[in-house]
Amino acid sequence: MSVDIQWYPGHMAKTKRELRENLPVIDIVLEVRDARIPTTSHNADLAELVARKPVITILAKADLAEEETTKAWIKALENNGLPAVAVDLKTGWGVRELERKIRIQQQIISQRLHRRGRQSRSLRGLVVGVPNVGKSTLINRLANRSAAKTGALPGVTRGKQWVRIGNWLQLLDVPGVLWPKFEEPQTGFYLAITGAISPDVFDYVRVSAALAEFLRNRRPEALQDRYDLDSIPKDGLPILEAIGQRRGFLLSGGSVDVEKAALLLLKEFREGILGRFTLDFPPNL
Ligand SMILES: Nc1nc2c(ncn2[C@@H]2O[C@H](COP(=O)(O)OP(=O)(O)OP(=O)(O)O)[C@@H](O)[C@H]2O)c(=O)[nH]1
Ligand SMILES: [Mg+2]
Repeated sequence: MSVDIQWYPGHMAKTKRELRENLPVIDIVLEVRDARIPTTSHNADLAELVARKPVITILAKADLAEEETTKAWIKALENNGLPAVAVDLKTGWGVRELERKIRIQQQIISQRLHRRGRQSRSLRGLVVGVPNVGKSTLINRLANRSAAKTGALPGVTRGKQWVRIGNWLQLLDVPGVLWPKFEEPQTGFYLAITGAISPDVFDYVRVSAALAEFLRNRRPEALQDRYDLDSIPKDGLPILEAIGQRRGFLLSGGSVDVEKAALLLLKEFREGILGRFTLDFPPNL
């Protein structure tokens, strides 16, 4: 089952324009990627825009990704000269390490200002990433307070907002940004199942059926154990039907409520209830 998803609403183009305007005052970029899909959640369109700034790559939602693969990702990124750190923003794991990496950049910039006879000032960072990846949660973690609004659906941050972190750092929170066209069908699919795409723009039954097929191929026992299935049908829709049947999701006529099963599978996959999954692998794995 294949899905074709595109999502580039007007507010993303607007955010990109605003980013370009704000760029001159930015010292450093914090690029937040989803640890489950570090390739797919990298926005090449934005990367081009910020190409001349130092970037720290953050793999968020590491609690939902396969641990060994995340380690390999960090190694692969750092081998390419990109400082990178994995974080679990639910618990704060990795955040101190990130702070350490940001402080290194701050020192470099302070020294540069000092050499030019200018006073040092707080570092100005821009936090970018696809929708719902954890940008605002990351800022709140670094600030140790709820300065930026967060939420489970993509599109929670509506406009730009500067957040001050102590006297050494200011971070600019902006709405999540995607790019005008997903060339590969897999891109929209991966972004949809990890929660980066508005549920209004895709057919969740089709996406969930494709997810069921993906799980069947990748780790069938995860499906089998969670939903108590004796055997797993080959195609996505019959898998959703089997899940609905097992859960007793029935419509008034007695047929299975496939929509309810589809929502359940998507929700449980996103919450990590089916286990940790990484969908993009580093080049050396
Ligand atoms: N499991 C897990 N969930 C996380 C993590 N980081 C953030 N979340 C959750 O992901 C959702 C989105 O977080 P936000 O911080 O609002 O994401 P955002 O990137 O600012 O989203 P937009 O403003 O919509 O672009 C929230 O429900 C967070 O609780 C993480 O490391 N692990
Ligand atoms: Mg946000």
